[in-house]
Amino acid sequence: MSLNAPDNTHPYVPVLSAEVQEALAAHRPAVALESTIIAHGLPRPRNRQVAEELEELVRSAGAVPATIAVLDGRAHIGLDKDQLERVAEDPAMRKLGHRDLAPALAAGASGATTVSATAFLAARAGLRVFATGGLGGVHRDWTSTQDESADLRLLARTDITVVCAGVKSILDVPATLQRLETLGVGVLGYGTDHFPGFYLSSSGEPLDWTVRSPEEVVEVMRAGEALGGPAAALIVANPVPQKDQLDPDLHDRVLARALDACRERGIVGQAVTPFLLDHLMQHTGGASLEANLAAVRGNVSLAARIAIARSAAGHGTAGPKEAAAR
Ligand code: PSU
Ligand code: MN
Repeated sequence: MSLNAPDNTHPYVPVLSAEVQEALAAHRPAVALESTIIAHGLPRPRNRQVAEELEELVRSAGAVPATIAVLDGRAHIGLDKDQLERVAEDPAMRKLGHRDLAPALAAGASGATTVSATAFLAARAGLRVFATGGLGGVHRDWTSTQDESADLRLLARTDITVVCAGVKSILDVPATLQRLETLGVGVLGYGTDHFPGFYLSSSGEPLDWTVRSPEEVVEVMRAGEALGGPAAALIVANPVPQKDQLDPDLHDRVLARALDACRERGIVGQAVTPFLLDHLMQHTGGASLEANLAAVRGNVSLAARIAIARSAAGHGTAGPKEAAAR
């Protein structure tokens, strides 16, 4: 994409919605939500309903939703109804990792933010709790493609608590867990001592730490802040309820075919994850989509409860000033 004529007056600072600004100022609970799952991870027109539903889940729990996206060269933290609709429906929405933010702003482009771009913008604004579906990670053919999601490196240097259903099962899960250890990213199993498997309640991989309530998560966040170690995300790995998981045999069968199809068609880079998610949906008769949505809903609700517990403990959002000083 070519850049517009240089504009020395563009401020490039993110635009915070009024309600997100108010929540930050008053240390009230707020939850960051990513937009790539909406624009590139879910089929239309369902994706628009889901975007609204996720915001409503946060609101009804008593917190403020802050969906993040880039629109016409401005990063937005907190979207209104029309903006959310645009993210879901505009076919020109790009997929933006954190390295894409500067070129997108300079070009006046629009795009949905991945976990890496969302976590970066959220933490910078002072938001401390973020919900998504499944993180990106190390792809199965990493040794030949070097495809490791930018999510991991960014989370390794960002103070934010990310609630997710593990990493997408299309990935090499043990390798991703190993990378998270190397990078110093903490992982807590929520009500489980096994790492969740995104569409599946368990990936079969053991975890070292288990928490059982939002208050326990907040306590880990507090302890981390008191220690004052290097910035790093805290992952709260929240399994999809067993009744909502994809049938494990169907999952394994269809995933093997999806990975073959991806290889045969030579799909690489940013297109890999959306392709695999879509292939799974098509070949499970939509069952993978339902499991994905159940996981995301659970994560968003839990993130809201964590944000609320944190406010109740007197640690709302970090506030833009404190965030900048860290
Ligand atoms: N979780 C979902 N669906 C998604 C994603 C997460 O349930 O589509 C997105 C996130 O935005 C994540 C991205 O950052 O997939 C990973 O893409 P990649 O592997 O290209 O880094
Ligand atoms: Mn990738």
